[in-house]
Amino acid sequence: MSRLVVISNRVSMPTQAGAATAGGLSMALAAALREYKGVWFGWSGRTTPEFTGELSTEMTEGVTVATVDLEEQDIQEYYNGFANETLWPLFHYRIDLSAFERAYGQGYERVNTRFAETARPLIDDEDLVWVHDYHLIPMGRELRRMGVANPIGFFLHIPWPSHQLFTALPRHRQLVESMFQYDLVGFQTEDYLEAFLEYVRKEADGEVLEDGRVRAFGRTIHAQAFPIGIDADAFKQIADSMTAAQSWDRMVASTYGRSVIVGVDRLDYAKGLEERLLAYEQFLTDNPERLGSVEYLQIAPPSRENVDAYQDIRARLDAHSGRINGAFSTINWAPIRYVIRSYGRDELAGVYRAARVGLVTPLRDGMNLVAKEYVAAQSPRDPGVLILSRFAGAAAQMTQALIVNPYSREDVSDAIRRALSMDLSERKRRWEILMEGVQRNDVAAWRDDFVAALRNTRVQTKAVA
Ligand code: GDG
Repeated sequence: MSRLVVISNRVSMPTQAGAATAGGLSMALAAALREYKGVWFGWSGRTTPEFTGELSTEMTEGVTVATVDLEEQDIQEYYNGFANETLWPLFHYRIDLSAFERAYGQGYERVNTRFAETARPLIDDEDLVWVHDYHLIPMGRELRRMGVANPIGFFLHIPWPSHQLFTALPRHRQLVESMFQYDLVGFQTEDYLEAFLEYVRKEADGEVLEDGRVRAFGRTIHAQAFPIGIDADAFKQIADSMTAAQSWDRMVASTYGRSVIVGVDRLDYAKGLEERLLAYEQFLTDNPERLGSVEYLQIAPPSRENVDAYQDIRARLDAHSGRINGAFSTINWAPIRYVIRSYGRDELAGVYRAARVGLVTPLRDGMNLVAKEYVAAQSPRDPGVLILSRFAGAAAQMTQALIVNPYSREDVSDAIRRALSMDLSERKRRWEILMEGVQRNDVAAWRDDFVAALRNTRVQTKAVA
């Protein structure tokens, strides 16, 4: 079996002890590497006065974790700049927040080159190379320039925007051209794949061949949807653990007699937190009989705090939550608990299980793993109800959730009322279907499908040649 070389912006091989705090993506990639062995390369999270390209390596569970330090300017231009102030907002339909700065684009190219140069010696002839996410779109082109002839795949964790929106990016064509240096390009959903193909047809004079491959810029590649999942069985086990049970106990004791609605999101404008608070306010206004018997817990670990838009959204959420609590609270009840910190995965699992409603209403999301974790953590005897935005990639699979338009306060408010009054048999029926999907389309399926398709690109290419 070929080794896997995974390249992503950040690297974090969760140890057993650290698994409690690791996010969904690092758990997924760690699981992929444990299975296939190999190397995980990325930024160390540290800065250095001058880039040296010096690798730090460490072996964990048969996986070589290799990291490199970057300069402060690299972080400003590549990470905070092009990745998080240009591509992230644009790909999440927030063109109003996208900064188009020449220096950001240059920093992005520079870091991709530096990453490729540093990673190059780690790649052996038989390896499969798997590049992740919007930070590293041109990585494949850089690796090819350095003579890497191996199969190289790319997976985009975030949405691919509509054709019109994407063309607002200066030098959009160059970015897409670089994607044609991969053998396989993967998206979260068929919709995002379709948006990419539309661009290729309209802007790059490309075509989709009968066998599904895509031809443009003088090259032919494979492009497919691979919806990411969670390690559902592991998450279910976490939800049954002692720590989760204690966290459940604390939740139940502190909310005794009330129905809990939970949201868990990085503090990010794309997650629709502001709209969600306003929708909840609408719910409180529309349903006065529920006052005192419902509580909305929002856990929102801070994220990308060096980017202005993230400071702005944080200030707005502080203001809304304070205002709503001020308007509706009584001496023994507050409608919102808003917690700006992160919790261990096992504590989160207990919180999910204690919540009658999981409120997942991003304005745009590649997939959204919280929706899947909420389902996996439920008790089969008394499962809660998932409310899910139609604009999360997960909505394409999780059709038994209450699907809402996150921009519509009325829609979300109505869904909350419906979820809170849903009887046990309907809750069970919906949950069983959701859970079956979460288990079937789990992270192992995602990983194996992608790796098999990447390996296959060469088999098929040989056959065609
Ligand atoms: C990107 C795409 C796509 C959150 N708070 C805590 C905590 N989390 C964990 C969740 C979940 C993960 O972080 C978040 O994953 P999401 O998928 O919801 O969102 P993004 O971070 O935006 O991820 C997204 C994903 O990549 C994978 O492809 O689904 O669309 O945007 O696992 O549980 N974890 C812990 N404490 C917290 O307080 N331990």
